[in-house]
Amino acid sequence: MRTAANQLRLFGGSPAFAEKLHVGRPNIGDRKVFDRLVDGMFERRWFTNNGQLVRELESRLCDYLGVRHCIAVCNATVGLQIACHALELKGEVIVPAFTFVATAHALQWERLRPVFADIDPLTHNIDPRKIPALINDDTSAIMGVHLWGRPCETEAIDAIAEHYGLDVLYDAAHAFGCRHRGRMIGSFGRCEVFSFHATKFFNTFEGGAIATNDDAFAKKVRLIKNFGFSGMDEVNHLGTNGKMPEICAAMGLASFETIDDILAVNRTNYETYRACLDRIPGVHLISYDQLEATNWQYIILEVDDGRAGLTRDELMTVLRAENVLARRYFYPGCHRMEPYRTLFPRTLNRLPVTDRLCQRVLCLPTGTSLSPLDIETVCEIIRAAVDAASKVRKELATA
Ligand code: T4K
Repeated sequence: MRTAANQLRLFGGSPAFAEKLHVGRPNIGDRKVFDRLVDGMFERRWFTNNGQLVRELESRLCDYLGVRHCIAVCNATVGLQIACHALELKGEVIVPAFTFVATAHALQWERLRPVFADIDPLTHNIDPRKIPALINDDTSAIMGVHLWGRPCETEAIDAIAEHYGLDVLYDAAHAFGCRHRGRMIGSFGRCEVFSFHATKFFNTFEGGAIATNDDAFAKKVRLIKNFGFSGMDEVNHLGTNGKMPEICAAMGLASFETIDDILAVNRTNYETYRACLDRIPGVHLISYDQLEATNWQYIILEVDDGRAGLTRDELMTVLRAENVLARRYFYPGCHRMEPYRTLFPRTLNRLPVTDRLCQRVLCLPTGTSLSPLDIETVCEIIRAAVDAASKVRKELATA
């Protein structure tokens, strides 16, 4: 069958794009600062276990986020597990399914049941109106995800949690450097967990942090992330190895030096996409609240196949043929992945908004490795694909 996807070959899969136009190309930070910090690390021969660089990074993070405690960890997945463990959550936790699978896995790993709530079609975040119906005697917490760095409706979530006596925590993997109502993400709920994975706005190669204003909780997190050690030969709690190594902290400190530059590039990239995608029927770039600070790290397109004339998957195929590695984040949704689809089959048909967005959302490349010209070319490909789809449709209609 003729479709726009199998007909188009626009730029011949330009080799100039190879690897450059992938979603997730890392930002590099200040290499000179990184090299200097790594030299010091080798001189001290201190590579991990709460070293000088980790402590310095934690202190910078607290200042930047305006929180009392920010505990560096090896990645956000383990960070979420440690947070759930330290909060002593039991039974069920209400969480969106439209998120990276690590959100659900962290709960399941802690033997908590993720109860998937549907999302708001505009914000893509957990829809507070869908939460109360999912609460029962086994529910212990609500875990929101600030998807694409757009903050959850924290006030509504807090009100529900207070009414039912639940804990609240946030997966803030996407939201480092973002604000909600003037307040930095990091101090909402009992705690918030950031990811500093290589693909994130702020990266430490692998890494993350648990931010909180709760002193007792922070103390417990520190115990758990270091095998439960409270002193030499003294273990006072069940623990794991959630430590961030010094080399990752060096990358974090080097990344701090370039935050403003990266923000500026991300914002320019977003504005360039927005201008170039304007008036292409059926493709719509998600927007960020101009009154709130955001990190502009995710360029998220919604494809309405009825208007665009081609599906999100067809558009992705066209882009990939041109070496533009767009991603279908977070297809097909956690509820349709294992073990959840087998464990909770009744959830499969209960998340209509999640299912619809899983078919429509496409994540486009951004970051410091792209030039405005690259972005214009990506948008030209999208425009040409939509034009070609409309032509094919017209031809088929008159055939
Ligand atoms: N919660 C949420 C909402 C999350 O999005 C994530 C992670 C987590 C929790 C857990 O955080 P961590 O435990 O990871 O700290 C990637 C990342 O691995 C993952 O961290 C991230 N979310 C997710 C959104 O994206 P994949 O499966 O897409 O990875 P992969 O290997 O396909 O790489 C993504 C793209 O980045 C590719 O186009 C290649 C490019 N890339 C990647 C790396 C690592 C590079 O160009 N250079 C690189 O060094 O998950």
